[in-house]
Amino acid sequence: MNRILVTGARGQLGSDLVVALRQQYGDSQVIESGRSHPQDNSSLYEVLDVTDQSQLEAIVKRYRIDTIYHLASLLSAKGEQHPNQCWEININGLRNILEIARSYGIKVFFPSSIAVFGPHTPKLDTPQITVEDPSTLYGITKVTGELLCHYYAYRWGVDVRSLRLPGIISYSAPPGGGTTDFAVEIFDHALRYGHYTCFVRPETRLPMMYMPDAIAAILMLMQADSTAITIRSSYNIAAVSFSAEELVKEIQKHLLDFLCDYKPDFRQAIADSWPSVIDDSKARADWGWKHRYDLAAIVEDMLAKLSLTNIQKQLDKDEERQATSDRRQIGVRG
Ligand code: AKB
Repeated sequence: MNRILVTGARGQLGSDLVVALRQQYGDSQVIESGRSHPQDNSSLYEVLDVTDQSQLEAIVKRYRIDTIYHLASLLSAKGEQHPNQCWEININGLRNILEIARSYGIKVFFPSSIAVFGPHTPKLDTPQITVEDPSTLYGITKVTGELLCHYYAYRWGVDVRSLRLPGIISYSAPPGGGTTDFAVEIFDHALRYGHYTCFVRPETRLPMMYMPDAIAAILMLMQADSTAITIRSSYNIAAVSFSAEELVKEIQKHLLDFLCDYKPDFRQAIADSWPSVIDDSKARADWGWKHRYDLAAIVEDMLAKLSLTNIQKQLDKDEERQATSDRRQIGVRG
């Protein structure tokens, strides 16, 4: 039986992963959790601070959890602004999850990142095993997290699986404080204002992935036979790599008047320390990973989905305005 807990469930990745997990395993099998109360009062949501071991244990026991997707984390840019919180959540939070996994025989997914790499890592075709000298605190917590996963797998037999995720592009929920956020923000700005000011230079090339591919990769990894999993730290995983300028040009094929200028900030140095193209042959060989979306397909789908979302938002607003005006008229007549 799968009784699943998702931490950080309302973040960029969690918002889509929860939908996919509920489709596969049933609504009631998937418990969302996060640090704050959700606005929708969902009955399958628990307020959880992952640094609080007793709170975590109580939830695991109450729902008889057997699988945890541990997404709660501070990303690279936010981690530089809030280093203590980054350490607390990313390191102590993960250790709590692995401890509970050890005690209760729970299977764990841990998202690592291309941020484990640094200035001395080969930038092209970055191998699975190579130099890891991150220049951000976030990267340091992810390297440490990978080592912890490897340790708990081999020392305590915890079935923990992990991916070094690239920048994830999606439309359901905004990303929260990463360096690759420009590749998501740009779509909304292009549609709303026809203009975007990008915080990295045009030639900045980073590994990226469309959300449906990221979800497919996580599900494939978690469903793979455990004998196929030869890496317990974290798998390199890749889809596409493109520069900020190439992304702009692809968007301009659809929105002819779209303009982008560039004002690099502190995130440029972070982006410069990361690889451009990742070698993910191990994931492809071990459990059959294959991506679907290239740059053209990502841009086409993002623009279509965001346009629909914007139309729906406008319709909702019009409906709300109409309802308010109807209520006022009834009030006046009454
Ligand atoms: C970030 O930019 O911090 C994340 C990541 C690559 O881990 N998207």
